[in-house]
Amino acid sequence: MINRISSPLVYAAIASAIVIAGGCVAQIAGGSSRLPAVAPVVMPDPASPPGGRYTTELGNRNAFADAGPLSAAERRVFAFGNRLFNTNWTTAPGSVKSFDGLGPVFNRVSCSGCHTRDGRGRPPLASETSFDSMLVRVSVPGKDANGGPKPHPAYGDQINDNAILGVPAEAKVNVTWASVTGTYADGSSYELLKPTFTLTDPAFGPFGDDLMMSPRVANQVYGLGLLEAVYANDILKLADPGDADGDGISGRPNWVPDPVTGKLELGRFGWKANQPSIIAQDTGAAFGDIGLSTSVHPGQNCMGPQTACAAAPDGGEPEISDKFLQKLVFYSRTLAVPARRTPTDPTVLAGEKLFAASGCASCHTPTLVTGHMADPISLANQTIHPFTDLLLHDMGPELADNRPDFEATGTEWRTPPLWGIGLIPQVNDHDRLLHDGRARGVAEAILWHGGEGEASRERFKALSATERASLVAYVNSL
Ligand code: HEC
Ligand code: HEC
Ligand SMILES: [Ca+2]
Ligand SMILES: [Ca+2]
Ligand SMILES: [Ca+2]
Repeated sequence: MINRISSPLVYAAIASAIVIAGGCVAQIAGGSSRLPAVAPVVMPDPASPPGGRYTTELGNRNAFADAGPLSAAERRVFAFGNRLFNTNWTTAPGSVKSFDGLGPVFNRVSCSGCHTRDGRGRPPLASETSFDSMLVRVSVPGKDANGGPKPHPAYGDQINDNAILGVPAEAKVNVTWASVTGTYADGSSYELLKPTFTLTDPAFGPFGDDLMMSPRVANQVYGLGLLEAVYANDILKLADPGDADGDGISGRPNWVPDPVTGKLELGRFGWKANQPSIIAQDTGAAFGDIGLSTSVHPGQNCMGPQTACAAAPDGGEPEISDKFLQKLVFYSRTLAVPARRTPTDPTVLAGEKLFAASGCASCHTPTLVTGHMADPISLANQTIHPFTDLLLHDMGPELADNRPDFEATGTEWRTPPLWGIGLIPQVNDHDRLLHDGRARGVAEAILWHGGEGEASRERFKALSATERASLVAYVNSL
């Protein structure tokens, strides 16, 4: 057997790759390597704004919370949508009729409770215990009538760890961390933290041995209208399900029924691309996370045995009116993308070449174009740099949740956009990345890449400390 790991030479040289950075062609010197060749990629001009005209220069704590180029009338809709996103919903009947209907079971009382400053959630740290900005999806084997995960008969498709007075919360979520160590090719070592999530205090009987769990942190929510406005065909062109070009990267679309029309649409949102549109995502979140009904998700989120939940008063039918919903969706579509920081810093420019040469761009697609049709129309015809293909990739057993979600298997995740993620520490006071928040910063996120992402990880591990720092600086500048 060939010992692949003990010889630093095996991964020492990055496979010969042509990198077209900022319009000029650069050749990365290559050596022999067992990793597949990286497909050539055109990297964006550092001066090209990531969100097209939906780019904001705000680089501070509110960097994720700015509106795109809206008219005065649109700004008023945005402002009301912002208010709805930040509203603390109350138990029905409440003193303000239009803002009651919380629960009966829920996770948080507002959207911004998890998406703080429109940003990123995280798992509880060190001494904390409560899950304030993430949730755990659950299901049992099989599919529901829509081809989605089959809800648990007592707990549904998500653990709601909170409830209004007089109604039992479903369960509590806990996490413990184990240390995983490894070594870079240059001999320096690193430590990763592997989480184990468990459920305790079941209020409605045992979860059963076949319960599947998928812990997920809240995503940042800017730039989503742009991602929604990219033509499905342009995304599908990036898919290579059988890896016909032999670069080790496949990429598959998720197909999810639109909750309004019932038609199968390309999944774009959520960690497994399990939602096809912003209205589907927003109404799903209102219902599942806060317990608010809409015309898309009528009724109350109370599973069979949850009788106190079913008996509790509602806040009207629906609890979020269509007029309010339209404003919330407009808001979710029109948050602008932060401009790049220090895009021409020499370290960042060096990192750009390494990003391309490491094959990161094979999934984190640098450039997409929005279509001719969009709502509002200012989202149309924009060249954007989200660094995602919106496709599903097998990321290996370490990241697997082993819980299928429509077409996504238990090992597949949607490539998350990288634009603006370097600002998460500033906006959200933490550096946790990946679907369950296990990675402390960009380097750890890369070190968790397995499956289709393994070759990229090995190329990263083969870099020198200076090169690794440049690559990380590049990602943080996006
Ligand atoms: C309990 C925490 C929580 C609350 C409350 C919450 N969300 Fe989320 N949000 C999440 C999580 C977790 C995800 C990822 C879901 C998934 O992968 O299935 C998400 C994803 C999203 C996305 C998709 C982002 C992307 O990049 O794909 C949008 C949009 C969104 N939420 C909007 C809302 C709105 C609007 C509300 C209020 C009605 C809300 N959320 C309330 C946790 C929350
Ligand atoms: C095979 C496709 C693929 C390749 C190649 C790839 N990634 Fe990823 N990347 C993903 C997916 C999918 C995730 C989400 C995984 C998860 O959350 O469990 C991800 C997550 C990330 C994250 C965390 C993002 C967040 O919002 O939490 C960073 C940072 C990242 N990748 C950077 C890189 C870099 C740098 C490279 C090259 C060294 C790279 N990726 C190569 C698919 C890929
Ligand atoms: Ca309700
Ligand atoms: Ca539930
Ligand atoms: Ca391929």
